[in-house]
Amino acid sequence: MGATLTVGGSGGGWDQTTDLATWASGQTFTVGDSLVFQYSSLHDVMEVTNADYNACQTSSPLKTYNDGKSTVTLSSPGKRYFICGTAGHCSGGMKLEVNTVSAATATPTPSSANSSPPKSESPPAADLGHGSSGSSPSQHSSGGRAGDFMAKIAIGSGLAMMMVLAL
Ligand SMILES: [Cu+2]
Repeated sequence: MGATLTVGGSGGGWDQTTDLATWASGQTFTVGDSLVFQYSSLHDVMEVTNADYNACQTSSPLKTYNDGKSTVTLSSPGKRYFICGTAGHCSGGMKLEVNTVSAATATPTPSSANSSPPKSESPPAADLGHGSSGSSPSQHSSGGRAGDFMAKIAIGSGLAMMMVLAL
């Protein structure tokens, strides 16, 4: 799920009066986001190489858009370069460098993933319910007697131990 970013601001600003560099510096471009260029017929959009961007070279664009409202999906991390192909516009500042960052780096969630391992309390509770419904009172009392017997053995052996120590 990416954001849709209108180049130059919400009103559309692919023109000669918008400070595109300042606009871009205030944005975070993440993989999956889309750029929307809105412009009049005086302009177009050319995606170019870094060298052509720096030189405002319009003779060999990677891609050209001229439909007035062009959407460019930022599908991978890295830098992309856009200029206006109208003579003089790029050199006048109508150019845009976009540095797209990976979506993975924008989601810091290692701590929250470790903090809450899902502890399932319901299976033991369900077993207790089955056990109580199936067992009779006599079974419980016999269990209690067995427990008492074991306790007496434990006490007796404890006394024997004390007597041994006393000797
Ligand atoms: Cu232009």
